[in-house]
Amino acid sequence: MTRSAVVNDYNHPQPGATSTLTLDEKVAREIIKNGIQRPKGYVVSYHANPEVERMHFGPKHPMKPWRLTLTNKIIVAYGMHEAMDVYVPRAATYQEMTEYHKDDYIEFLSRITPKDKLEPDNNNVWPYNMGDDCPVFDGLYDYCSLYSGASLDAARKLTNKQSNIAINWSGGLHHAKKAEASGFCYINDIVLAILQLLLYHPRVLYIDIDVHHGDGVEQAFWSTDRVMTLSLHKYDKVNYFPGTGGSDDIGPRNNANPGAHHSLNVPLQDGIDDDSYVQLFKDVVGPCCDIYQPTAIVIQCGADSLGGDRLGCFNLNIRAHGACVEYTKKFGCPLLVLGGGGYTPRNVARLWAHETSICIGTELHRSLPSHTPFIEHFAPDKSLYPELSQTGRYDNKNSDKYLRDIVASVHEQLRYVEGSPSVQLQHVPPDLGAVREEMEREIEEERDAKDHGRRRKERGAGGRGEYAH
Ligand code: V1D
Ligand code: CA
Repeated sequence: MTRSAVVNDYNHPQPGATSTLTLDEKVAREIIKNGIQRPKGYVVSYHANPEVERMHFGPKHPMKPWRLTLTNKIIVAYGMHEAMDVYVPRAATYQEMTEYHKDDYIEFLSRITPKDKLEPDNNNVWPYNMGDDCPVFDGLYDYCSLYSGASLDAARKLTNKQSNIAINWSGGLHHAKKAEASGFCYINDIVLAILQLLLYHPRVLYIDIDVHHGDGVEQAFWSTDRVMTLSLHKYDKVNYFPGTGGSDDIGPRNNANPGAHHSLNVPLQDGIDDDSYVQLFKDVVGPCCDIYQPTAIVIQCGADSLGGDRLGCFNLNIRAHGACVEYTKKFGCPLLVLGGGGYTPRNVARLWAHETSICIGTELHRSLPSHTPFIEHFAPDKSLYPELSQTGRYDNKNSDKYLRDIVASVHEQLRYVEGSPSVQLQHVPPDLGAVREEMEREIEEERDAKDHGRRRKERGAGGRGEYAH
């Protein structure tokens, strides 16, 4: 080997080479490259407790909380955490979960373990609908209280105006019922979060773009005009879960019930593509906002509406799904952004990272940072935006006429809403959760101050302060 070859071997890295940079330096480069900065004029908060990611539904179950690890890794690799207020929320308490759910159901969730022998009844039904879809796994109660705690924390940051857009990708479990688990969902964190928003907001619009019908949220707010629910989903009464959400599912039939016409559904067939979906979304969400005038919006961003999802049947790409979040953001309401379904983990992670970038108002470079942990999961392209509609095995069965008719039927419902007296901000019940948190904080501060004083005394007396030398 010649002398010059040796010198070349040990040369300084070429411009652009990153191998000798620390991880922090690589992330700092991405922040500059992607123009990531805190949004101007509004705050985005990010609520994630990493404990949720360790949970496991079982080897054959499609719900993989590990997809949240992948999501967070991409977000951090691009440096998007620097543009948001990041919180590690505490678990929801038993009492917070019974704000919606029945006591006996929460009590059951708090004590059941996989070692307990569950006995199906005569009709082969497990108590509280536990079973294949909703298994009892180790840490189930912790899982429920953690994802619910994150949604409550996010909602509280919106109601106390510390945040304008609050994100919890571990939430969005829209099928859970008052006293029953359903479709991989045990606690309905969305209902709990909306109840929190309703303490301060007269009208909340709930939008659900998971490929499944948002039946649990619809059911919870069926009889009120303070929440309008709108779900877009694949609909097949017999062959697709949960079989509800037809276009005639519009709320209570009795017009005297305030909830009449405040449940809206957009039932779809297989294979809907980007352009039709985004146009349809705008055609229904635009008039909902104009007529209902929500004061807060919650969007459930289930990633199973992407092409190539293990349980889904649509042909959407990541940018089209994100365009729905972008459009919703433009209304300028306090916005709660939640996860949901999504069963091809690499695409779930790509989608929610992309939607985080929309929330902070940044356009990301398409190639994933090379230092992204688990980058091999994103091979061969290692891109944030692979072509997913090509992986779709589904022909588009939604004709233009079919879609026009659905839009017309939603507009028809909104005509009733337009004619009904709008919900004024009447009596707002006290937010006991916030009052309690405030008191707990004060008690803690007092205790800290006392501890501090005691430690100073101890140091003076030659006690524990010896380590301070
Ligand atoms: F494929 C499976 C393997 C193991 C266990 C369950 C499933 C599975 C696939 N699809 N389960 C389903 C759906 N259940 C049924 C049941 C058959 N019945 C009698 C009902 O078809 C449930 C699909 C749940 C979708 C959940 C969701 O994506 O909407 C979601 N959103 O937020 C969290 C989850
Ligand atoms: Ca949906």
